[in-house]
Amino acid sequence: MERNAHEEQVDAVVVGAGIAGLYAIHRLRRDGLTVRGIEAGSGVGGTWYFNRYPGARCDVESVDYSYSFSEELQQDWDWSEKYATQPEILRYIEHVAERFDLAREYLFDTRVVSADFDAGTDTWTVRTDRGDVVRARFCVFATGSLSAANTPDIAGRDEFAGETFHTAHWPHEGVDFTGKRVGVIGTGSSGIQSIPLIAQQAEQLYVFQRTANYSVPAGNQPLDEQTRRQQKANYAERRRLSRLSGGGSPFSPRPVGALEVSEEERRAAYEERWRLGGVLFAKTFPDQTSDLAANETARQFAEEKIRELVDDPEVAELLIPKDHPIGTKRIVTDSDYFQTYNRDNVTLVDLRSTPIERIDPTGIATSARHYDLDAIVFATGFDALTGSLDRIDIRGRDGRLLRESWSAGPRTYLGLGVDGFPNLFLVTGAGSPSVLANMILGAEQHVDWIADCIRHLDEHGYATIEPTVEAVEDWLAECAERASKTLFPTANSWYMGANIPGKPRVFMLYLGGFGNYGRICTDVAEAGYKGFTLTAR
Ligand code: N01
Repeated sequence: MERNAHEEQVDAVVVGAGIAGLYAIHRLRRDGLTVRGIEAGSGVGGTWYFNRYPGARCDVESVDYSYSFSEELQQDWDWSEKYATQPEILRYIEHVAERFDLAREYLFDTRVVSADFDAGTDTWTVRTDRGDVVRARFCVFATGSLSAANTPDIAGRDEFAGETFHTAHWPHEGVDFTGKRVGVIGTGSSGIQSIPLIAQQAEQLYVFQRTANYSVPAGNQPLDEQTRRQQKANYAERRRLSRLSGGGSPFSPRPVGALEVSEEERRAAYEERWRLGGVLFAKTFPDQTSDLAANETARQFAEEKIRELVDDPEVAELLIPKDHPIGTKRIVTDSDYFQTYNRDNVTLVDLRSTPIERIDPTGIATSARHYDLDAIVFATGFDALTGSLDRIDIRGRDGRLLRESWSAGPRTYLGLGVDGFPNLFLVTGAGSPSVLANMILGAEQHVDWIADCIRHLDEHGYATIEPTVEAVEDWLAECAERASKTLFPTANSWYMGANIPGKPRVFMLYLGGFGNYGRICTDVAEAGYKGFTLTAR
């Protein structure tokens, strides 16, 4: 849509109209600040706006994966399923934007291209691809952890004459694969969720798998009125437990290690979590992702399940992950994924033994044969946690570029601030629990902390806040040490930056648990923003 370029001055710029950005607009505006939101998409929703592939669904229960800041909102909204689909989550976000009148603060269809800090005036200047210039005291980057899509540079990629899609940029009108020969590249969450539905439509589906992934059935079910009533009556307690928990939902691991219980008890525990569905399986026992022997018990259980579900033992063998301990990459939450390989029209192509050599106008050639295709779906993931920020020229003190400051890995204090970048805040980014916890509660916790911090600055006459180099170094060391006590660094995961060629290999998240992390952030604030330098106006 045509519009004139904006030139304006506000208190805070919020980049992104996903779950985090919308709440930032709401909270900062409620605190009396003038705000400007900027969003690349044409509407609100962030992740849930862009990722419209068939089968897209949340892997945290709907009742938990929803805003907690408004009691009326959480009592009014009715989720129809245990794990909501993308269209329902997007409707919910649109409802929130309308209910709290948030969209009017946004420039949509607008991408931020640069943000420059001027130390003379303590002001950020944000420029967009539409020629807008917005000056602000504070910059809040709510740009998402998984928003910079990755399309691998496979030889001949752009020569394909058929249709190509990326799961993270799915056409809004949907895609009809009826009668088509389709190739899906990638078997992470996006591939595993979309493959069963594409298989139902396509004449022939080829799944190009480089690395097998662990996946647990969602155990999804419609929510009836009685369940909803019980959940809502218990909401306060549910939220309290979530905020204390490791992962931001009201479920905790058993209090004992996997090897401290009998074989019978262990199996029963795994069976119960498997039935409960989804990622929670990774946290059946507290030592599952820190002790290889404990992990092996969970891995074996999952392996048996895959063998039960897949008819052809050779295909089952290929679908069993062998390169990483279970849970060290995000466990996928699926609906009928493994059973899909029992269909006559689905073929699993093992790229480990027969790698892709090139894409050509008619399909994909591996080292073994050519696959004739009408459509290729890239379910190839994201340049996670840093990718969306790397694509913007963010310059802090002395013109220092953020992506250069982060060339050896993201440097943050608490995942909230960056040394050398005053009054810049990140939401649920690197250095925080981020994707390891419930992203909505995580976003609320960050935004509330940021808003409280800005209020503190204003009430005490401060112009800027910025973490010290020492605080950043200590926090990086803390995150690295926590990671080193677990099995996470042993996996080639996007948590480690391992999915993007040339990206530094560091574990980018805080593994100490959502509850602990929240306490640390509160303690830092209560100690007068310990680890930050505050400068007077
Ligand atoms: O991406 P991924 P995703 N040739 O990086 C393959 C969240 N999410 O979009 O492992 C061939 O996990 C790659 O293979 P390999 C969730 O946190 C949540 O699926 O590198 N294959 C892998 O199989 C998730 O973890 C939900 O060997 C190539 C796949 O592409 C995160 O988003 C739903 C390749 C990428 O998997 C990312 O998931 C969806 C190449 N050159 C996403 N390059 C929920 O359920 C890459 N691959 C809420």
